[in-house]
Amino acid sequence: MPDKLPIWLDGEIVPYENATTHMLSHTLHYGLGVFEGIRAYQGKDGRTAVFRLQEHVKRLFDSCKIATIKVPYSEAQISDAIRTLLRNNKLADCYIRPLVWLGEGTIKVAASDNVVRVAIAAWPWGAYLGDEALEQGVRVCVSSYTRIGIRANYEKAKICGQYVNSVLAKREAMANGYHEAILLDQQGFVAEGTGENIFLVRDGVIYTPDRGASLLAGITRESLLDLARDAGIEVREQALTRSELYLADEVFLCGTAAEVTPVREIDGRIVGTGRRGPITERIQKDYFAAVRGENARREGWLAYV
Ligand code: PPE
Repeated sequence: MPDKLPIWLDGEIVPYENATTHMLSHTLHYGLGVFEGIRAYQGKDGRTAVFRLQEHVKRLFDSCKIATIKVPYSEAQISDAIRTLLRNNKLADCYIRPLVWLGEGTIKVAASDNVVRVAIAAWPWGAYLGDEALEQGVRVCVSSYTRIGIRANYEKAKICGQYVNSVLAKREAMANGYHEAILLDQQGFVAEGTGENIFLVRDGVIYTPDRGASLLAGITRESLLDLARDAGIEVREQALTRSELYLADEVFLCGTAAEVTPVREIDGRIVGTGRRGPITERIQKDYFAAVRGENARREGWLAYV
């Protein structure tokens, strides 16, 4: 959980205790709000950089566009706010959570005049699925919940209410002793984890579901596809089935929070040799090098604080 660090709220940095909202905030009732998840890393030279800041801030605004929320700041102002907060809180490796929500006003569905509020929290956050997970891999199940289809879910947006699907799938998986759940889409194809995209490796080729499918086309996913191509590994974006997951040589999850996490078991079936595979290890190594400023070719992904 966040240490009690100051929080950027509606244009100023306030003490942790003051970053509050009224129970009549519209988003609390109806879920129409938007959030992002971003990480910053400290490089060998001691400088801290936010990974793909511009892309995350752009997605925050894209999500708000889909959600018909008018943000009272520009993308540049939000990017500046994130950097300012990290400097103020003297943070190096950390997770950054911007949230845009509808505050007080009317408690009616449309909420046309409710105030739009923006907050940004940041805190040191280790490995999402546990420290061991990055090396040993995690055990996952295919969820009994279905990723909501694109007729009813705005899959390119990180809208708060849409995460009910993820929360229930994650709770079910954990209650059954798994680390994470994989959701299938309405046709039965593999969609994603509750907070991660999914990749598999078979005969040296990397596969991941197409970005047009019912999934958040993550920024980590895009980055890994680029890194795989840089490494000369063939990548294919295509529909994948549950059977293909079971027969994969390697499977891994990726996301800002999850970084690159190997999967060692799916529904009781051992993936490959049951340990982090060589391609997963390579991609993971390249990812951590890029986020820490050790890949000159991908220096453009970093926004120094
Ligand atoms: N799918 C979902 C459903 C998702 O929530 C995320 C991010 C991704 C894919 C990967 O997207 P990207 O971070 O752009 O590579 N999940 C965020 C929230 C996790 C949470 O527990 O909350 C994150 O990783 O920050």
